[in-house]
Amino acid sequence: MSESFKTKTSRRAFLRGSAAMAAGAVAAGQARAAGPDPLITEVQPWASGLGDPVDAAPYGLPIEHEGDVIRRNVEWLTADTYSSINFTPIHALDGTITPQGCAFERHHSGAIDLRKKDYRLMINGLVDTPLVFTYADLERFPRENHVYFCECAANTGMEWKGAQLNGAQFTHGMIHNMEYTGVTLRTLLEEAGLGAAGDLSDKWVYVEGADASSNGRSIPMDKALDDVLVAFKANGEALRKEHGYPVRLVVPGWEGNMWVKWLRRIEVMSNAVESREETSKYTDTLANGISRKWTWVMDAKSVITSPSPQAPITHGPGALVISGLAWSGRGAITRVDVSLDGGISWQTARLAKPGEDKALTRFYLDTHWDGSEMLLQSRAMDDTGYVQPTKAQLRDVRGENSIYHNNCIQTWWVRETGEAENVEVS
Ligand SMILES: Nc1nc2c(c(=O)[nH]1)N[C@H]1C(S)=C(S)[C@@H](COP(=O)(O)O)O[C@H]1N2
Ligand SMILES: [Mo]
Repeated sequence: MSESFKTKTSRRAFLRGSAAMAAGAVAAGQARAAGPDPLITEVQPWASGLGDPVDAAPYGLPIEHEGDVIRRNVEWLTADTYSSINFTPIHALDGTITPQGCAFERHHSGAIDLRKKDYRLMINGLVDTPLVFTYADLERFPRENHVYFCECAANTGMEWKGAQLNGAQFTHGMIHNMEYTGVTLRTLLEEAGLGAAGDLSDKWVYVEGADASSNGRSIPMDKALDDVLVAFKANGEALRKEHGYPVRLVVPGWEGNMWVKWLRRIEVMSNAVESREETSKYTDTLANGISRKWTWVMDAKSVITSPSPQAPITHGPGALVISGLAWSGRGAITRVDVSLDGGISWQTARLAKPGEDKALTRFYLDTHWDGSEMLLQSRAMDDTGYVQPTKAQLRDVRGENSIYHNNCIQTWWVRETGEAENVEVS
C-alpha cells in the first residue's frame, strides 16, 4: 500500500468518524479536522511489538502514568507520621469505591503487622460466657457484605476559621468507601450471650485495638446490635495492614475513630469508659467553651471533586462535567444541588445511582461552561430531610472552637483560566 493511499483512506475514515461523533455528543464536536493525526494514521510503538506477558505483575499496581493518584499528608498538621493522617486523592477518583491502596490512613501509633495466626479477639465483661475467637473462628460465622463510607471526624476540620487547604484531597480526603465483608457484631455478642447484661438499653461495648494506642472507644449497645460489622475483607480482598489487617470494626455512619483497627477486645459494660478518644479528643467545643460529647454520627455532606484546585478545567469553554461526592451517616443521599454562583442559584445534580445507606453517592452536573468565573458549591440532602448547612449556619450553632464534624458547604473559585482555589463564601 502506498503511503499516500494509506493516508487518504485513514483520513476519510477519520472524518466520517468525527462527523458521527459530532452528531451525538457535544464535547466530541471539537474534533480536530486540521490534518492527519499521526496517532491515528501512523503505526505506533505499542502496536509494533508485544506488550507485557501475563504475570508481569502477579499483583497489579496502577500504571505509572497514574503515579500522582496517591495518598498525601500535610506535614505541618502533625508532629510525626506515626500519630498522623493522610488523605484520599478524591479529586482524581470517580465512581464511589475507594481502592484500598489510596484510601486515607489514620494511625495513633503506626500501622502494625499482625498475622492471622497471632490474631485473637476477646469478648468479655457482662456476657454469659467470655470468649476468645481466632481468625479461623470468625470465618465460620455467617457473613454479610455492605458498602459504607468511613470519615474521620476531623475531615474538613482545618476549615473552621476560613479557607485553608487548597485541594479537595486535603479539605475532604479523610474519607473512604469500601465494600466490607464480615460478621455482624450482634452475631458475636449473641454467641457470648447477653443474658448477663440484663436490660440492654443502657449498656455499652468498649472496643479496643491491638496497637500500642489501642484507640479504645465506647459504643452504645443499640448501635452495637444494629449494623456494626467485624470485618476482614474490603473490596473483596484482605484488609490492608494500614486499614487494620486482619480484622477491623465497621461502624456505619459514625465517626472514623470508632472503626477500631486490629480489633482485639470487646467488653460489654454498664457504663461508657470516657476514654481519651471520647473526651479530650473527638468532642466538639462550642463558642461558650463547653464541649459536646457523643457526637458520633457524621451528618450529610458533599464536595465537588472536579473541577477543584488539584483538578482544574483544562479544556476551555464548552461542555463541562462537574462531579463530586455526597454522603450521610444518617441514611441515603436523596438529592444534591450544585451552584455555580456561590449559592445564589442552584441546579439539581444527577445522581449516578440512587443513594445508598451510609455510603458515598456520586453526582454529576453535565453543563456548559461559558468560560467565566464560577463559585462552585454543592449541597447534599439525605432521606431524613436534613440539608447540608452553609459555613455561616454551622458557625451560628457551633462557634469556631471546633475541630471535628465540619460538614459545611464548600466553595471552589474557578477562574477564567480554569484554575480553581479554595475560598470561603459563608
Ligand atoms: N486500633 C486503632 N484503630 C483506629 C485508629 C488507630 O489509631 N488505632 N485510628 C482511628 C481513626 S481516628 C480513624 S479516622 C480510622 C481511620 O481508618 P483508616 O486508617 O482505615 O482510614 O481508624 C480508627 N481506628
Ligand atoms: Mo479519625
